[in-house]
Amino acid sequence: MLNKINPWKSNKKPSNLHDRIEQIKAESIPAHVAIIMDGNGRWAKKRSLPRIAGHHEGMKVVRKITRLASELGVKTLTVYAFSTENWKRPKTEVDFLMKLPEEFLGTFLPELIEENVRVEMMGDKEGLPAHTLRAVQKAMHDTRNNTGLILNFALNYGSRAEILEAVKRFSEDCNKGIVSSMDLTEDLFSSYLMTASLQEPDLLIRTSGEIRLSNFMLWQLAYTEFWFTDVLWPDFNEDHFLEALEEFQGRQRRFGGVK
Ligand code: V07
Repeated sequence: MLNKINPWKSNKKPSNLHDRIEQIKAESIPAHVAIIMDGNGRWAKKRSLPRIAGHHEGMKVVRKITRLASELGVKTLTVYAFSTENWKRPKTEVDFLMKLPEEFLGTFLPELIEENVRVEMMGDKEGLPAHTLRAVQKAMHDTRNNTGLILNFALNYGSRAEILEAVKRFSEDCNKGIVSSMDLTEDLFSSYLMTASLQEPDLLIRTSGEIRLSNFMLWQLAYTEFWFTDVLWPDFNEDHFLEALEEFQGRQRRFGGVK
């Protein structure tokens, strides 16, 4: 009978944001959440705006979700900001996208430092414009000792290229006699990936109704729970993120008995 009035014991979801956050925090939080932030162009098109307007709006959502993930106690938030395929887009769009890290950090870095967030990046640094890389590296440097949320940007990232790079570096270490191919295990191979220092994602979110991985963290997502939504990334908000986490916790509960 207590269950009816005790929100902690009932199955009823609280409707306000604060209570939902408290209830989620009381259960298992996914340590690592990865997000494919899709639908920015489509969001703009629906409003007869240029695609870059969608990207800009999408950037504000990264801030919002970073704040919430940090408050919830998520350990790592990986966001797919730019893929190695994205260079094929029109030059004006690429140029705009490559300025977003500077704009994002120009206004948000002080808050990230204040909130103990550590900025990380995975992807091919070589291929980035110097001004973009400078901004990201400054943020990584200024937050390197922070111990809270790791905000990991996948920037100029492609998973197959990451895996090939790992194979090459492993072969080089074999040739140098540092390791032997006989010793190769999943854990050792993982240590050659760009995510070597991170745990594998527990939850993958992809927005905008596309049900595919698009060359994102292929190795790391082997055991990850997937959550897809039709919501376009610029429309994605705290409610949607909490919905994903609540469903994740529901799945954990169901399998909890036999794990
Ligand atoms: C980008 C906004 C989010 C939606 C997806 C595409 C557009 C934040 C960053 C960023 C990257 C590195 C960094 C700080 C911020 C970003 C790009 C695109 C290229 F250190 N949003 N965002 N970078 N979009």
